[in-house]
Amino acid sequence: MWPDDVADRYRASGHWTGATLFALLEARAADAGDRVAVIDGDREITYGSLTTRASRLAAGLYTLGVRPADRVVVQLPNTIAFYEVIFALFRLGAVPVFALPAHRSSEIGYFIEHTSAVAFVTTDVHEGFDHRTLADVAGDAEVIVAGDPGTHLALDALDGDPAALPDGPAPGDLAFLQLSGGSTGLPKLIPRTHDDYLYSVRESAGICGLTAASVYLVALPIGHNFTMSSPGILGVIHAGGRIVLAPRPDPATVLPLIEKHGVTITAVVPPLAHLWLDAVAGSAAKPDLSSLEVLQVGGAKLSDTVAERVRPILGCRLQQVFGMAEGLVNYTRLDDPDDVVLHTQGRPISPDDEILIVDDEDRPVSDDTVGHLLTRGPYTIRGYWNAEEHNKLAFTADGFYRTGDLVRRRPDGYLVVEGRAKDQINRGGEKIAAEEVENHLLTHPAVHDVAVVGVPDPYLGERTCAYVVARAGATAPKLSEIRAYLQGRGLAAFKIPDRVRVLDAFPVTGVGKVSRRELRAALRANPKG
Ligand code: OOB
Repeated sequence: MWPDDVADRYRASGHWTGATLFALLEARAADAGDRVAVIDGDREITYGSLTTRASRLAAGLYTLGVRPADRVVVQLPNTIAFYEVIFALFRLGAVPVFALPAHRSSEIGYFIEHTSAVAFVTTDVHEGFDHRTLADVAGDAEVIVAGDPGTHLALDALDGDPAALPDGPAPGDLAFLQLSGGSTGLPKLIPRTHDDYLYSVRESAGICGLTAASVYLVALPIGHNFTMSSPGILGVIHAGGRIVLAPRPDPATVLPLIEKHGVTITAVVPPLAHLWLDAVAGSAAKPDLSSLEVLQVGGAKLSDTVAERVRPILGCRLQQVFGMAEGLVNYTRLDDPDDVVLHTQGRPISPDDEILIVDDEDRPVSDDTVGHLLTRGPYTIRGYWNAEEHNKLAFTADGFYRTGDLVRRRPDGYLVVEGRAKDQINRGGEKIAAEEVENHLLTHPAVHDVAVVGVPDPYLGERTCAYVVARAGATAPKLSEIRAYLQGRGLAAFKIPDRVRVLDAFPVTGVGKVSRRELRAALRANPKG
């Protein structure tokens, strides 16, 4: 992962403290065991009970055959079971792979196969979808279900004596695999270690002002890096605060939870901020949101107009968060002036986050000039998991991660995101790799060629459009057919194009054959073309 001399430096400077994620929870069980850690509807669990349950579940998984370093794909909605499972895996030193509830057979099958996962932990029915049907793509992996297990193993039945467990993982070991938004055909996996992740969690908790009195609402999917660690649920556990789970992020669900539980901080993507603001501004009986101190917004670019409405309407501070599951996270600070909070995406967590902004030839550009953001640091990966070829493109020879983001650094060190150079669509914070969707569409019998691009959208920032060229003699599929087709192939709904446009042929730029990449860029630059 990191070269030895660099790792030594991060240890010597106290960034990497040699702790593990399970030890983080155990420490809270030791000093605040009776305190409520998580509230989920009418269920709640204390730090002590969570630690005990996770240990016993670890022993149950061990008896089942799950061993340290084994991969386990975890797809759970915002429920207490998520915590039980991930801390059990952390205790065991097994490696969770964080899938999203929206993922379907295409993604889940790939994660299980690509990581040779020994188990797949999912739920029964969520948002109208029976997740147990995903067992069809689980191969030899054990299918473990939270809730009604059907013909599979019940999560609740897994239990054992922790005394039988082997020693836990080392702080430098792989802790879990996060998903990359991706820009290529298949999602890449992001290997994070206990040491590196905990550093970002501790610093984030400090930057975001978390204390034992903090109440954090999980509105976004629980396994996303933003909700996990920026400062997220792990930051709250570090501070000994309380976590409230929202089953869905809509205002009708979330606003009463903020009022009822005295939520102090929560994290959203820009379209949700927009939705919440409209709901509060438009409601006759205003919910009491006086407990809310900080609204974090990140995952996609927040518009100035939405940013400016946060304090007047919600009565709380805005914090912009520009992060990535690969590592680097930037925050506006809670005491920054309005100019910074409203118009920048923050500055890095760490003095040892190295930021390079370069032109197309990798030459550094000066402040206030837009360029490609490259970064290296104590919690930014040096390579994707088992992706040697791709890593040569995604990282420089000296270990900088090419984020694919176009940014400008202000003289005060704050970053402003100006765009993106990667072939990814950011649909309101949900990342879609153009090539992944194209590869699915290219298998359609009536499709000769296809280019998937993002088109600007006032609400989501971007939506997806598939430009299709039909096969000779065939009629191009309509949007409804494309939807049904991709759904049938088991693709997550958020990746399914919002629009389809049929072209006789793709525009040719430059000389000769047009690469798909150039084509996407041309269509993006001229969506009417
Ligand atoms: C977060 O993580 P990912 O891995 O889903 O996506 C990372 C990408 C960034 O490279 C950038 O393209 C975009 O999402 N992004 C933003 C942004 N925050 C993320 N673009 C503009 N403005 C922002 N504030 O999205 C993520 C991870 C941790 C914390 C917050 C977000």
